[in-house]
Amino acid sequence: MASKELAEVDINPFSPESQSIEKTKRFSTPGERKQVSDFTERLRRNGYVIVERAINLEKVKVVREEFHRLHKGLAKGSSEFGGFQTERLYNLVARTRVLDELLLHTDVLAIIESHLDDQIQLSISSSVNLLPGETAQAFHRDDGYYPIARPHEPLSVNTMWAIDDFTSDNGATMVIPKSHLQADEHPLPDAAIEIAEMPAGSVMLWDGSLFHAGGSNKTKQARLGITNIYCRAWLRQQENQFLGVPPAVAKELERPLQKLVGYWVANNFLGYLNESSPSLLLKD
Ligand SMILES: O=C(O)CCC(=O)C(=O)O
Repeated sequence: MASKELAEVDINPFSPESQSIEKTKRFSTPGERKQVSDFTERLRRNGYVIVERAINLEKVKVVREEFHRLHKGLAKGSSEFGGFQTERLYNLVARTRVLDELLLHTDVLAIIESHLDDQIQLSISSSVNLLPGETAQAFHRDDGYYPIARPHEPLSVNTMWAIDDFTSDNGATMVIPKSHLQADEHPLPDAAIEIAEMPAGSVMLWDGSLFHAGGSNKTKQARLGITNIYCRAWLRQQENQFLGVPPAVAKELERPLQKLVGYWVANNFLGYLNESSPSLLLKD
């Protein structure tokens, strides 16, 4: 492993050696992907799947406290889509280390890599805090910015971590099962809607083509979620990760997270710098 790491840094991406390393560029192992095959199957079939209690309540508490701090003084949304009673914070990799465990969660990465069957990267990481009184969001898809005729192969997978219990009363995400397979650009009029209730610490994964929407918060408490979208490594990321997480910041991250942000060479030829991996920039 160490030699592969070294090779990734030092060798020319055009070399035959680089080509062979290319095949190993997954965050998960075949065994880890096998272990989550039931979840992957449901994601493939229904367009979404929930992994209940993927992190423990102690970790949930740490994340919640950190986001109470980070959200202090944050302006509410200024658009119908973003939600006038919703707080959002972006570029989370640069802001906090409490999410590293979530971003690199073994089962989550294994499900995503199984579903996309490709090298992956982080597209965007943001928080969504639905405040009391927030109304339901419009149904939408997350991969609409990739202009490819539908239905198409999966391009991205979204994850929504419940930091509070997600209930039908506080705005749990709504989904339209199987809509990731449909060609229509709008939800069908008679589409069945499901409310993705889940206890705090759970994570819902959905195909980027699935119609979904934030619900309405009819309670007196906020509903905090962390949403991380992952996409195929050869697509443009939604957030500009290289400006959001510049080398000085990326240097401090563990290597898998550096890779997830994009500091590596994908598909042999994408993202190299001066015939080397961009990870060279992260060396002292
Ligand atoms: O908050 C949610 O449950 C979903 C949010 C969402 O899909 C979005 O803001 O694009």
